[in-house]
Amino acid sequence: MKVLVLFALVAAAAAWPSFGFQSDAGGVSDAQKQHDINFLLHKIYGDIRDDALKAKADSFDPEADLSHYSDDGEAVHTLIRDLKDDRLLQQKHWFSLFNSRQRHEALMLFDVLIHCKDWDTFVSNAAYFRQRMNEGEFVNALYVAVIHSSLAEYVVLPPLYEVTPHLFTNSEVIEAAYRAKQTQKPGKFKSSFTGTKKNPEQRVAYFGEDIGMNTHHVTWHMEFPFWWQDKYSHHLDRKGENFFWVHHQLTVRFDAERLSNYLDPVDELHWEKPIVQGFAPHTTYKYGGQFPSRPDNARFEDVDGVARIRDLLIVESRIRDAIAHGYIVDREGKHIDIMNERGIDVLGDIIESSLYSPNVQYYGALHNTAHIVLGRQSDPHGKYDLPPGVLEHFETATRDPSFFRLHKYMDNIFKEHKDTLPPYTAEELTFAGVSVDSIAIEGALETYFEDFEYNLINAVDDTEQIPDVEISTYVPRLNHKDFAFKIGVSNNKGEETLATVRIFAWPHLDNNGIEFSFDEGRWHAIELDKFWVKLGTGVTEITRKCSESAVTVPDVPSFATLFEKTKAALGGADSGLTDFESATGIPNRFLLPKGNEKGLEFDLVVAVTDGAADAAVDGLHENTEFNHYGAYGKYPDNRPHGYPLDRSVPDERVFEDLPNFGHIQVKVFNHGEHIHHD
Ligand SMILES: [Cu+2]
Repeated sequence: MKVLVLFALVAAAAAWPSFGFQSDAGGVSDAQKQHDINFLLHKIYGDIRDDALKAKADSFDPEADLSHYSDDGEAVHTLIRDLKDDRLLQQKHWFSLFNSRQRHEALMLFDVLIHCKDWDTFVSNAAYFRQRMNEGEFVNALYVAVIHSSLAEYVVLPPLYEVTPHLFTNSEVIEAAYRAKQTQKPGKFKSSFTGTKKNPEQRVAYFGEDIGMNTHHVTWHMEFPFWWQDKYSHHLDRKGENFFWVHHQLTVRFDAERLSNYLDPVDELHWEKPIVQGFAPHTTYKYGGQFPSRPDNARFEDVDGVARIRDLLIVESRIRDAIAHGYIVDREGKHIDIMNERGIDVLGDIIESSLYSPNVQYYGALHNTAHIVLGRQSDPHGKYDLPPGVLEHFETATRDPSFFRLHKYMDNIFKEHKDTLPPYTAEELTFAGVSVDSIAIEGALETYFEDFEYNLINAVDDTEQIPDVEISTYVPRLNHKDFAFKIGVSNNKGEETLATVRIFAWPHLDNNGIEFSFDEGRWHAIELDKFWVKLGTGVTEITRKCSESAVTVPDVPSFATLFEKTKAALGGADSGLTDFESATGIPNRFLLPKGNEKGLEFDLVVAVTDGAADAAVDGLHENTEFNHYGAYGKYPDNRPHGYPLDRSVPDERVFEDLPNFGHIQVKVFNHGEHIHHD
């Protein structure tokens, strides 16, 4: 779901907008917009390959008519001033969002784009600045603008791994791609995960190095940017809580993958202890050399110009103090109560730290600073002039196992807060008259590996004089077989009722083979799905397909598909791209953890709760595209993320006795199957 779909839902569940036939107030069709974005993001290190866009880039004057901007041209004046003063980062240089000057420049362009009143102004500015600004800054600004601007509501963004392949592919493959281009010989190269089997962490590299996972992570951070300010256009509902939840889910999912591969769960990072796992990224910047490596068991050093380790410890203890007190102290010294279901949102803003944080001065920027400090441990004092580490890009961060240590550390701080809240009572959790009678799985819970191929043409240098040759890479990736949840529900209310169905699973045993208690298990619960249904009176058999999961998204269509479908749509056909308007979600392939040969046991739980009380907007039961991460307007679910498992459960009988709660055990298999395409 693209962010604006929720608005459509609020307005009316009437006709779904259809791509290809719509035009905005300025008369520009969605197909034309898609065409423009395709070409703006294709071959970003060279000239624009579309004549109309190229002409705009050459002749457009951003300051000529300020009536096209909703801020009277304020943002465009600021950016043009820096451009004319030659203050902007050069082209063909690395870009990192964690570099404050570079981020400032990217945001200046975003500020221009988000204030354009019509598509022509939007696209003309994009074309103009693409030719004059650093490519990384441009790509970042354009992606975030397309995600958040109502002008680009139905535009599908191309997969970042085809726009900037260097951030997703190994150096070895990139070198092979350059050779193929040079010798004009088509090539299809195998990508392998970094390292060897001597490194146990390599067993789970398929998770952290998966290009779909990397895309998920960077897209999430574009949908909910830490630097967001509501003055741009709108408020991002529950952004801090979303930050907690998306990373909590990555943390518990990674631990389930580790169990599948006979590895212990991730230990949390400790500022005063060795980092334990090293990492050799085998990844190169397009411009700027190799990503730095880090040996095993490195000890943290202060990073010049960024932070001292003791400052991080101080910030952490202030946050833990706030949790113990049950309140945050804001800039003015006023107390913000966090002993309620919205406390996690404030805490998320503080820990991230987002510009929504009520007191950055006091609580610092733990997450962002930690990313930079970890990323720089290879050259903490800048002696060797190394470029930023993988932790300093959302595209590459999950590749490094220390990413998960860092997030386990923050996850435990969030847990400390959640555990201070009173447990839910049986009365609060009951949905009178409704019971879960049966849960079953149709099909098998079985995963396998397959090869996935994607295009590398944008990795190599090119000019219009030298023709392109087919250059691609293929990489193993996790997928699962088709299955569906079958849930039998009785409604004895005597009338139709709206219900929320929430499905979670946690590993039955820990790494030592000891059964998780309900309270331990619920904190390790993987969210599999959440949806609303209308229950008629009597028994309803709900069938929910795995492909429908609200927490996942399908594969992002390739550049080739986008070009082809856009061409068809310009000719009047339906583009068939509506399912891909948002890439904000876990890749559906990763819905299930890998499991193993014996079958990894999971506790699968289904909670059916009062849909009318839970729903923050109308018509959710008719929505087939509801996405867990919807950002625009109001978040659709009134309940906290993870509800009803988000609070401690000192007495598991509360759940066991609830008629509207069901619990079965399942096994997830992986038989070593690997599907090679052609
Ligand atoms: Cu993140």
